[in-house]
Parts: sequence; C-alpha cells; structure tokens
Amino acid sequence: MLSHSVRAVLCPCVLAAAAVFLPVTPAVAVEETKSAPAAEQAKPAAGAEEHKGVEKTERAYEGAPSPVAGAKHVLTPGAPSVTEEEFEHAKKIFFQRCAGCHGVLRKGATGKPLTPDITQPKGTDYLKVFINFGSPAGMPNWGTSGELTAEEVDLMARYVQHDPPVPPEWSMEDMKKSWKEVVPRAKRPSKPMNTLNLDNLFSVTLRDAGQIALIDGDTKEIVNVIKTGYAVHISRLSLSGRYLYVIGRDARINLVDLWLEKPDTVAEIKVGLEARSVETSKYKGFEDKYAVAGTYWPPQYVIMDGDTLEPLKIVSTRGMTVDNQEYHPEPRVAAIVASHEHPEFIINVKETGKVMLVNYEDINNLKMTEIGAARFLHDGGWDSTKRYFLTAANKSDKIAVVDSKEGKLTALIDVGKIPHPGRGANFVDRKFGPVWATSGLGDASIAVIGTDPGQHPDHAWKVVRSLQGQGGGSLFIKTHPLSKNLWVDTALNPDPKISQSVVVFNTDDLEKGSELIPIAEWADVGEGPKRVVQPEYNKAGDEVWFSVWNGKEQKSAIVIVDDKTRKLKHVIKDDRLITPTGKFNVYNTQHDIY
Ligand code: DHE
Repeated sequence: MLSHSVRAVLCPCVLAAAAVFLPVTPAVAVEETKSAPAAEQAKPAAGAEEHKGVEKTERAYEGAPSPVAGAKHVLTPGAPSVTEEEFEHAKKIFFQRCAGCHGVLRKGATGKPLTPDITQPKGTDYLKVFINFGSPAGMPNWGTSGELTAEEVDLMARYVQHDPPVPPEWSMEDMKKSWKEVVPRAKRPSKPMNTLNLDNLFSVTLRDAGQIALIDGDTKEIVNVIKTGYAVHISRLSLSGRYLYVIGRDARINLVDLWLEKPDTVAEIKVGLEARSVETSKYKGFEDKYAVAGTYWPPQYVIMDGDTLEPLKIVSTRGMTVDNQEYHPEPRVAAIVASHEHPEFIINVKETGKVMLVNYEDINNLKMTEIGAARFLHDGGWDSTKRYFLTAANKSDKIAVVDSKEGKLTALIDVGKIPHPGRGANFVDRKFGPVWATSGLGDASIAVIGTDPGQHPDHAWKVVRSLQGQGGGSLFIKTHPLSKNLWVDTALNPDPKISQSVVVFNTDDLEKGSELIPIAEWADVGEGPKRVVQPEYNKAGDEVWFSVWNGKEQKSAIVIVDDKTRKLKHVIKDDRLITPTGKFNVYNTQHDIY
C-alpha cells in the first residue's frame, strides 16, 4: 500500500492513468474463478488481501486523473440499477482512477477490458471482491487501502456492468474556439529581447501546480513561472530554439516565446480532453513550420501551425490492433518524435501497437506509413545517428526499432520487464560500439542495445549487456556525448532509500558496477516521499540536474551534480518549485541530445 506521504505526491492528481503499467487487471482473475459459487467468489482471491506478489513498483506508477469529462448517463439492460446521481459519482471515480489502465471506453488498455459482456456474467459480489482487495496480478486494492469506501466499491461493481459512457469528441471547431494568440506573430520581436543564455535554459515541469519554471542554467535563477495545463507533462523545443511547446494532461498547449524580454506564452490551444505529447517539425526547411500534438482522448493527433498553434489537420488513430487485428476504439497517442531523415512526424499509437510516419510535406494530401510494432507503445528516443527510433512497447517488454530513413521496422527486441527509457541514453561501449540503453519499471535490469549495423553488425539490435540497477521503478536514464557517466533513477521503487537516490555507471568500465548517489539527502528538504526523478544535462554536458519530487505541500528541490566529480554542485530551493519532475534543457531537447 502506498504510504500517506507517497500519496501526497501521487494524490489527488496521480492515482490512475499511469496505472497503464499495471500489467493485469481484474478481468484476468475473473476468468480464473469463473465457475466458482457465489460464496466462494465473495472471498478475496489467493494473495489478494495484501497484494502479496504484486510488484509494488508497478503499482507505484500511477497517473494523474483523466481530465476527460462530459460523458452521458447510460443504463444497460441486465445491469444492476444505478441512480443518475450515483452514475455521475461512479463516472468521476472511473475517470480518476481506472481509465488510465482500462481505457476510457473500458475496451482494455494495459488493463483488461471491462465491458458489460465481461462484467455482467461475473456479477456484483464478485466484482466487489476485486475492487475491494485488488488482485495479486496488479489491480490496486481500492477498498482495503481506504481509497474507496464500501459504498463506492459497491457502486463501482454495479457501474462497470453498464455500458461505458462515451466522452465527447473534440473537433476542429472546439480546437479553434480554444485557440488564443496571446501575442500575434506580427507583434513578436524579430530578435531575442533578453540577454539570457537561451541554449542553457531549462523548462521544468511543476506538475501539480500546472506550471513550468524557466530556470537559467548558468545562474540557476528562476526566470519565469508560467501557468500551463493541468498536471503539465512535457516540454519540447522548435528546431530554431526560439519556441517552447508545453503540454498539460488536459491537452492544453502553451507556446512560449523565448525571445520575449521575459519569455512567456504567446499562443494557447486545447487540442482534446486528455494528452501527453507534443513535438515540432525538425526537417530542414520546415523549422518552426508545424507542431503536432497527440491526444489520449479523443484518440487522434492534430497538426498545427508551428508559431501560432492554429489547428490545421486532425487525424484519428482509431483502427485495428497490430497482432490480432481487431478494431480498437481508443488507441491513445504516446510519444512523438520528429524525423531528421524526412519531413515526417513519428507517432506512437499505444493500443494498436503501430508507429505512424506522418509526412507533413503536403498536409492536404497527407501520406502516412503505418509500421506494425507491438502493443502498448509508450516512450522512446533516437540512436546517436538520429536515424533509428527506439521505443518501448512497455507491456510487451520489448523495444521496437524503427528505421526513419527506410520507413521500416528494423527489430523488436526483448528486454526486461516494462521498459521505460524516457528518450534513452546513447554512448559508445568499448566492446560493442555505439549503443542505446533503457531501464525499466518492472525489474532492475538496464538493457544496453547495439545500434551500429554498419561497423558492428553482429551486435546491432541485440541486448549486448544487461546491467543491474538498484531495483525496479526506474523511469529515466541519461548520459551526454561529452560524459562518461550513465545515470539511472529509480523514482518509483517502493523502498525510499532506492527512490531517493540514483546510481551512476562509468560507460568506459561498465563491469565495475555502479556508484550510489544520495540525491534526496543532498537536497535536505525535510519530510516527504522525495522521489528523485529524471536526470537532465546542461548544454555543456558537465552538470546533471535531478528533481527531488516531493508532495505538493512539502518542499521540493533541484539538485545539480558536477558530472566529472559526481559531487554536489548546487541545490535550487524555492517556494515556487512545487512538485518539479521533468526538466528540459533547451539545447539538448532542441537537438535530441541524450
Ligand atoms: Fe510521462 C514522457 C505518458 C506518468 C514524467 N510520458 C512521457 C511520454 C508519454 C508519457 C507518452 C512520451 C512523450 C513524448 O516523448 O512525446 N506519463 C505518461 C502516462 O500515460 C503516465 C504513465 C500516466 C499519466 O497519468 O500521465 C505518465 N510521466 C508520468 C509521471 O507520473 C511522471 C513521472 C511525472 C510527471 O511529471 O507527470 C512523468 N513523462 C514524464 C517525463 C517525460 C514523460 C519527464 C519526458 C521524458 C523525456 O526525457 O523526454
């Protein structure tokens, strides 16, 4: 069970969507006891009481409540009664806690489907048991953990026997209504109006504040705190380095102009009801021309004008899954990268397991290449040549490699449990040549994959080394072309000693093992879960920054380590630094350096 202090970080805005990583859900266990008599069914499944056998690490990766709203009351024949008021309450709970795993339409995401054809035959008593106690396979124990009251458990058991209410779509008209040019293009400066070293600026996600902090990487001072979308998620840069794109989980995008005297928002749009990713066109000749954002709901992506965010073209991702080729009504858009080989966006479609290469040369006659990879595509990044995109199919425990030059799947590589690379880490292995590495949520392994089919063909697209980190619960791994250090966080490990520290390997001597660095201790911020998350380098590659992610009401910090000595260099503490998580150095993000 999560401690209260951890909940302070994960609640109220975390507890569901990121449960996308929970590998199995009640429906699995439902099948196991299908023929058990009702009295039997009312008992917790073996091991369910305290979640014995559940990977706490995986459970810890829980997300922000889905901001999806507006779905209508639905009553389904054969389902137990639910009043209109109860329906509204249940719907809210579902979107806050369950949708991330089971999907908004309950068709199954990383969790199993929960549609009435499956839930009605199980009945209310049976479903209550699973909601109450959870399952050894990963379903959280919503009742016994105190997250839901007995009445709510009963309500949810009845609710999931009704058809899922369908949230509204989000059309071009909706996007246009939400679109605001705060400073029209013509009124923006034609050259930088500040003396900041923009290349070394960091955009820092202040997750639970719905803000970003722009921090000067040279002086370590906060330059501005900008209001963004709800549970703001990532920042990306235009190739010119002028524009910063920030996306919130509520699908609100802020376009920040770094050339203003004080960098700030110049345009805004809401591209859907729930989203995670945004990217910009990086192919020569298209710098700053287009931006693209993918949404979780509705399942679609939109191409926008790069320096105004005017929406231009919406494309649905609904379609057939890669393996059994069944229709999926809700394939969410996960990571997006911009190709350096062609004028293309490379878009991960999670539930169908497809990577779409979307050519933006002529958006009215849009050409798309659909690459079948593996289900539950999530995050990923480039190899050092920026030709191959390596991306996690997390629930499949695989890394898919896409050749952006040829527009083909190069390999599907088996790695440890639930890989989570962020964008991964590129370095040259003395024995195996250029490699890319990922850590993961499900175990301590760090897969080092050969990426050089030209000079090292025998090692290309194979796991050439499996390093051992501190444990599961790793989210991000990082190095820099000028560094010999490979940093690995374990932010979601249930053991505070592990989640509050990181390990670092010497890329020239990987056999030697790792050194533990007590980042949270160095931050000295007092009480709280203090998860240490996401290493990010400065432009020079001689400092590495870590977020010490504490509860919303507690003190957080950013710890800066001297990369060469691995010693503490500086701690940024400021009351405005509320729940810092992702950090995006302008130059490194702009040039895909990691
Ligand atoms: Fe993220 C990247 C989705 C929870 C911090 N996260 C991504 C990407 C996706 C994603 C699809 C890749 C974007 C891209 O490259 O275009 N994240 C999700 C979820 O669905 C999930 C699991 C649950 C949720 O409710 O959102 C989730 N993510 C989290 C967190 O709880 C984290 C740790 C803290 C936070 O700020 O919310 C978190 N995610 C990040 C960060 C990146 C990211 C810092 C970018 C890493 C990078 O180096 O580029």
